[in-house]
Amino acid sequence: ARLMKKLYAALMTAFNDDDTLNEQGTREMIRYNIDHNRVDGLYIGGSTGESFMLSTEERERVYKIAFEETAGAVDLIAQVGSVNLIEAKTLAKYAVDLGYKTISAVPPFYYKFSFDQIKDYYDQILEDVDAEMIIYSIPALSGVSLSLDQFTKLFENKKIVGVKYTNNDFLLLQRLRAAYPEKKLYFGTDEMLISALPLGIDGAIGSTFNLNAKRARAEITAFESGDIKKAFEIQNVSNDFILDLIDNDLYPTIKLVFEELGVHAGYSKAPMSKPTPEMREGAKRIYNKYFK
Ligand code: SI3
Repeated sequence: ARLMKKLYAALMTAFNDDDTLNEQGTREMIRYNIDHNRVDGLYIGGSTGESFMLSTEERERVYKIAFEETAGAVDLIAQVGSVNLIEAKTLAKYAVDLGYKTISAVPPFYYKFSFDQIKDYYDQILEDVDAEMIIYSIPALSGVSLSLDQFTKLFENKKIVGVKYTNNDFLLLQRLRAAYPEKKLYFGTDEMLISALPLGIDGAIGSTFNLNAKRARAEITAFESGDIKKAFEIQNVSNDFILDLIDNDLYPTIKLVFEELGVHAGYSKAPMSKPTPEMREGAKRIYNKYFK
């Protein structure tokens, strides 16, 4: 475990009301993360980016926008996973050719692939690229749960340097930490960050840090300086905020709150919801409660 824990926002993708990609809005969210949130890095093309609903070309465009807009100011991780392995390999190559040093991939999903097939998928993605891989473990959405033994087998590929762990199995997280002190473990359930900090995570990657990075950073700093009580107090406020966001429909609401902050974050893409009047009112309430 490293001393300085890193905070990554999972970048959102802005869409126009016709569901085409909104480049300007996406750039504005990147800038807000760099200039205001002062995150250490951005996770590009993950769940928060609504990436599994994008075409290959749109996913590539988002990597390019992020690479250009950040211009080396923060770390970048490109999530390239896809149930279409050819697409995943194409995206990995595209991102690495752009200059990304780290990629990430969700396991192949929907079909019940065997572990050997999953391992082969990671090895194939990495075969043609000179990059590090962070496995994206998110069993609740991907349907793929990896055991400690299976992580051990995946780590046989030396390009696999860590895990983005969006999983609430704290025993497995502790077992991973103990077995692999040198691997990077990034925690992905923002509302449980306080419970992961003592387990020696290397940082956190999440959607809510787009708006809540300062509070999360303060929590990490309090934890690292031994002020556990303060760290809990901060997490309690964050949890009120996160649960309010979730109650109001998470991704569209983060975008609505961004709008209140003057960041033109656009819409989420169908089948996700466009804002209803109630959602707009809810987002205003959240803004007034936590940002004023
Ligand atoms: O973009 C990404 O892939 C993520 O950051 C995933 C991240 O773990 C988020 N998970 C999902 C499914 O959105 C969390 O940040 C999550 O939104 C948050 O903890 C609220 O539940």
